[in-house]
Amino acid sequence: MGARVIDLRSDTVTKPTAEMRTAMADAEVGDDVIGCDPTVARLQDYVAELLGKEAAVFMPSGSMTNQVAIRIHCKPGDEFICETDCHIYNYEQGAFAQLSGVVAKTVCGQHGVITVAQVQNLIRPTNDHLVRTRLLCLENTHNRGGGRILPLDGIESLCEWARSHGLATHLDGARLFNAVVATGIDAQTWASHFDTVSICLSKGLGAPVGSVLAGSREHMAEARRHRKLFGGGMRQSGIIAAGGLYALQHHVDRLAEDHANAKLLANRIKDVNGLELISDSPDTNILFFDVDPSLGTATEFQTRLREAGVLMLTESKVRLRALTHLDVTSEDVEQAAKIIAEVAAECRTAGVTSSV
Ligand code: TLP
Repeated sequence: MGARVIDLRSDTVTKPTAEMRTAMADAEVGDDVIGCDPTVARLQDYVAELLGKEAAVFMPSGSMTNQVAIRIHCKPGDEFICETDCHIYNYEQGAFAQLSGVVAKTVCGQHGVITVAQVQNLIRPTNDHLVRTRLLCLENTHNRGGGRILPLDGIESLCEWARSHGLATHLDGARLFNAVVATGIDAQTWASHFDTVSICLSKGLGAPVGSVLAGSREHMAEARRHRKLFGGGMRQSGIIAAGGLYALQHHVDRLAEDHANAKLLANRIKDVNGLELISDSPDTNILFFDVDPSLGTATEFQTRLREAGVLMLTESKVRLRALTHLDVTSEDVEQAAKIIAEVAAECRTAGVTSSV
């Protein structure tokens, strides 16, 4: 048997555990498009309660929950404010424009964190030439911010500012439970500032599929309509909802292990010549590091890592991303760190040889 591949590309790569598969196999199901899948209903009620909202709707992906939220809050010709590096703006094909005729106003944050001072002059005046500012979207934890936890008081002031100017607020909480576990601040407190909140079940929580959007009963009735419009109505989806429920009931507290593993990996990478961490101590389970050009490009480094059994994603010509998750142990992290150091040494030698 070959050496085990350590997959740090994303926390989306986690596979359902045996217990989760049993829960899925045993799930009672119905037709959720008709509104009668009892397991989906249980998951939706569970999430609504966890987040302190009136209702919730289960969807296939976090991209869909985000886009449905934008569709709820905005009409064609409206604008929303978001941070430049957020997922909604960068990794959803500009779906807000393609699907909803909405434009984005981006604000450059510090590791994903923005302030009221940066947004306060961004609301468009009423004028026939201009789009209408309708919505503020935040992301917590912030993926491209290196898993950064947005400070709660910052969220409070931004959402308070938004509300006082008539804007709706949406939270992309794909990894909200990482923030919950890392801070000890419960999900309801984080969610209380937003009109709608999206959470993902298939990231660190380890379920195979699915995201949930939560908000008021009225907004969620709209969300069901838009989910159908976007092709996300699912029939016996209790099978996958059961995996999500299991994840929420059993895999939240263990996210702390992923955070400890990310810190461990960061500590090891810190000592490798030619690699530079974007943040020395990751808040949660995501870390980014830059590869010095003398070691080659990020893609070359990634290829060598892959050949040695460690998978990561490139973020740019110089930057790589690694995530810790349910299927990665601290031993795996030590092993990955050893391989990273060896590959860096190899690249240095290759660089020196090629420049002789
Ligand atoms: N993130 C994925 C990729 O799309 C980049 C990953 O590997 O990190 N919000 C945030 C903050 C996300 O990180 C993601 C997925 C989504 C939304 C979208 O979720 P899905 O993949 O379910 O559409």
